[in-house]
Amino acid sequence: MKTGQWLMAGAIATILLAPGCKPKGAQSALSGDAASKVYVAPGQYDEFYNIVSGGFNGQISVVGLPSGRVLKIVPVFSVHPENGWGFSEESKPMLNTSHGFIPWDDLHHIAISTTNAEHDGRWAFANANNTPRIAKIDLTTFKTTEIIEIPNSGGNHSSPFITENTEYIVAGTRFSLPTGDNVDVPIATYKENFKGTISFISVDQEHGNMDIAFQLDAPPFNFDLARAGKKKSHGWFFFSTYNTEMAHTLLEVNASQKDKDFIMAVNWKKAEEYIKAGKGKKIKSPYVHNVWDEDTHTAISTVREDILSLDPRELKDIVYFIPCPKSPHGTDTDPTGEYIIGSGKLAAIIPVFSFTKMLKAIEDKNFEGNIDGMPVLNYEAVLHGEVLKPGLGPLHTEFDGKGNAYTSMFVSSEIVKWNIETLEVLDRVPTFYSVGHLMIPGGPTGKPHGKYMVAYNKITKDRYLPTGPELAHSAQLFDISGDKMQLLLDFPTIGEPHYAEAFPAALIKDKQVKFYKMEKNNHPRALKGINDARVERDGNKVHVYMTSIRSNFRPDNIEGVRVGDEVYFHVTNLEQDWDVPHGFAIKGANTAELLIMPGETATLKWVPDRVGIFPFYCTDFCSALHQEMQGYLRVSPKGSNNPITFSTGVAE
Ligand code: RUQ
Ligand code: CUA
Repeated sequence: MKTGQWLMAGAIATILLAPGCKPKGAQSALSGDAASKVYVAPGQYDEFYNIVSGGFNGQISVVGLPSGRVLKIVPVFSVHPENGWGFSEESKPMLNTSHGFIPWDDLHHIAISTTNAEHDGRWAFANANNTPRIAKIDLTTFKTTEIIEIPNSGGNHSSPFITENTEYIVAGTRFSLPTGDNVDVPIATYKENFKGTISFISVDQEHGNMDIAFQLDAPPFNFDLARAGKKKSHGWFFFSTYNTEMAHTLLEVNASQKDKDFIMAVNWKKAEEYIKAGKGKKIKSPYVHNVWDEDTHTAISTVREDILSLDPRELKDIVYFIPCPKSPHGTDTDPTGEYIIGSGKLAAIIPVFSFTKMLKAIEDKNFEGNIDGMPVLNYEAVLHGEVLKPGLGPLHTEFDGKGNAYTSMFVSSEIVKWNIETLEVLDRVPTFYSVGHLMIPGGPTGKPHGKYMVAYNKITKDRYLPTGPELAHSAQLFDISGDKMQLLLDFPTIGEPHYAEAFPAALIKDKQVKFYKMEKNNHPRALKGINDARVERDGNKVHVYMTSIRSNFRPDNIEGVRVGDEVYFHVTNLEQDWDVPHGFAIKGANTAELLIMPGETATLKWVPDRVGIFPFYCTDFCSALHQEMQGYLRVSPKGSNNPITFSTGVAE
């Protein structure tokens, strides 16, 4: 109780000290003041960048908080006709996988890079759930600059969670699978032939390049979510598991049999020791790694052949299991790194585990069993305590850095605030409806920024004007600066958000790239000025070297192209000014437009299917003479002898 009172006093002090906040007595008056708390006046900036997953749209959206305004959609795993992502020749390799080019994925979670357990604003990472991959987005350009495929995985859901200095991003497989040479097996041999895998992807601290450092074998459970330890628990990683029944049919029933599943604790520093000592074995597992080169404005895709596999059944002390009621979804570690929270979807309580107690139980060998020789720790020995009667269907927990935790309750559609030390429920608010993830700026880090919380709800029902059978997904913004959570704003979201992270705008606002420097443009087909504009034939390939600058394309009249030629428009945007992209589109192209940033070169491939005159034009209203930014391309029959000619508009 003492601690609780002390914390409450702390919260009041914060309110009194915060500029513009009214004292506690004015709480009810404040609740009528929600509009002014989210109002960002014209010309003013939002306080936080919120990087939000798009779920089944395979993109992320960048949202300002507290306004809820959408600032940008960044394509990651899905093609994006709006800017040519996945359609330009340069970006296509980013979507390469061992299955070939894949134009879509399901993106669930965001991880922002951290240093010393605090957001550093260098990169955002995101997972592809369906064809397992992890992407890295550069937060100075808001562009996806790297995608690495995860072999031996299916349903890459417990990903891309991150260690406190961005040493590793993890990827745990939701669906266990047979791996290696023996993959054509009856599904009924699940228990013998299937396994789970946990991949640790290392991040090069200078350039951020990702690499699969090692893959841990795991029992054929479903790995759902994860969190790294931090501060005192740095060096450990925690993964929630369900279907520890190891069922392979009708999981709805068969995977809900046991009262407890597990949080799998992984000592990755121990794994590193084994690797240093030469342990583990290379396993043939081809996967694809795609990197965007900012100087050539081109992605390069390479195939890698094997991964380093560690078997924790042989390599002792890497893996321990913490029993956790019941079918846990989220597992989260608090800002101090001491507490590990399991959110059992079917549990009536929220268990809070103590890292200190976990270490003690390991030391005392306080085990209640083992899985293939890997110890199962004694539940009571590791438990800090249980939050009683929290609500129904706990999914995810975030933290405010003031000793409080906030857990989303999917079934009872509410958020429950509780004290991590005392486990006392302090407040609850309804959400509309069926809340999934919560997001507090900095919430998963060692230093939450607090102030706001966003609930990403799974069901919208009657919150917005109806739009046919599918309704906009819904986020709700809460003020969490006081003792009571206060609903401030509803706003629709793009795609289906799962997780999101937010950080103060000041962290990256002034680091934004405004344009690409022409002198650094090393694209092999870049033009350095309008005089280089030309068209060249090479067999049945026609290369159009084109410039765009307000308000013309050079060349603008092109002849001598034949039906069935492969025409490549290499368009260099010569602008050296912020916010002046030019677009490029040509009639009949069955791809998309290009949206070329200032100083960038991008290529559109087009195979004309008929004889005629094809106009092309700039799609982005770039100047008063934007509508004049156009050209014609003449296509003659196959076999025609018309020579290549072009006009650059200079001589005439
Ligand atoms: S999930 S609603 Cu794909 Cu993170 Cu929990
Ligand atoms: Cu360039 Cu419109």
